[in-house]
Amino acid sequence: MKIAVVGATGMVGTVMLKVLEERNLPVTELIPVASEKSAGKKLLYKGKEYTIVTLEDAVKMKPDVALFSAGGDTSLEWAPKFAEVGTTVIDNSSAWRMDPTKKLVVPEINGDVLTKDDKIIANPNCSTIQLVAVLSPLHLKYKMKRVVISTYQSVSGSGVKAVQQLDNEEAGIEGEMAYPHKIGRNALPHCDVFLENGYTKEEMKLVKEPKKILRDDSFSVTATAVRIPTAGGHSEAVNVQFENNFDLDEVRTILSKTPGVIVEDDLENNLYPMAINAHNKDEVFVGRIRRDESQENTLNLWIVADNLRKGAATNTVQIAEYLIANNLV
Ligand code: 2RA
Repeated sequence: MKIAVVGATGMVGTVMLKVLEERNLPVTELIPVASEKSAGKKLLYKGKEYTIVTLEDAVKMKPDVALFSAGGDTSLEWAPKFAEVGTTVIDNSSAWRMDPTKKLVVPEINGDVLTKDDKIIANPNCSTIQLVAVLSPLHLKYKMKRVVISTYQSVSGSGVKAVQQLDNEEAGIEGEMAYPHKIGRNALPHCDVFLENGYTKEEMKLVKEPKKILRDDSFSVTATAVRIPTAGGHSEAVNVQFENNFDLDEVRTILSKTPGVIVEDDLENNLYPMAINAHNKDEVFVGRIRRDESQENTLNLWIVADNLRKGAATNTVQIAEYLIANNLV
């Protein structure tokens, strides 16, 4: 299997290579792809040296699968060009997610929507993936009516410049600003750009993407996405009202039995999910599971995951694994 990683030198691309090394995809040839600036440089993958190539050169090599994390503009221009030469593209940008002709996939939830004809597949937004990983089994059991989410998102979701801004602030160094304000010891209710309706793009991803993945637009969602100075992952406070009542013990049992989800909920021992513990892990962690006593059939949850792994690179690689395992590539 000839696999290209487009954006191989970026934060997500680097994690993609790490995840590929950890898992057993049958990679016979790796094609690391980056900008002209990085072309020609070398990188190590499974102990072997590979030369970084440009998009122009990579498409001529006709990879079987291309894992993209290079921004929406690059995806819009280049994903179709790779698809034309027979490559199956799995894209991390938001470019294709809400395109009605493209699949938006968390493999353990809706991998079954994939077919051989899907040559451009969208990886959902990181904060969406961890949300639906937990809500999907509960929705199937109790049917969601309304979801209210507040996110607490790591600076790593904004990229290298943002991580550098936080490091600079902590070191007392003046440097380039990724955000309109200081992020150190601060909380910015501002993830991505603001839209006409007063929401941010990030918040509208949380409103729209879960409905496509869960194949159900009967429930409503509202969200507030906040950037905070953590490094290890995104956290979410989730309030979900169901059409039907639930039993808390049954909720815990359902979540404990859900592949890829780990329940951390032992208040006597101060055990609950934390970003620093989720860092570098592929699971989605859920805790603070409790009934909302102010409204019927309503549950409060706290959900944490590493936004660069399950929120991006690992889910992308898992889609590739699903395609290979089901002979769809
Ligand atoms: C963020 N989810 O955290 C977005 C993109 N990675 O900024």
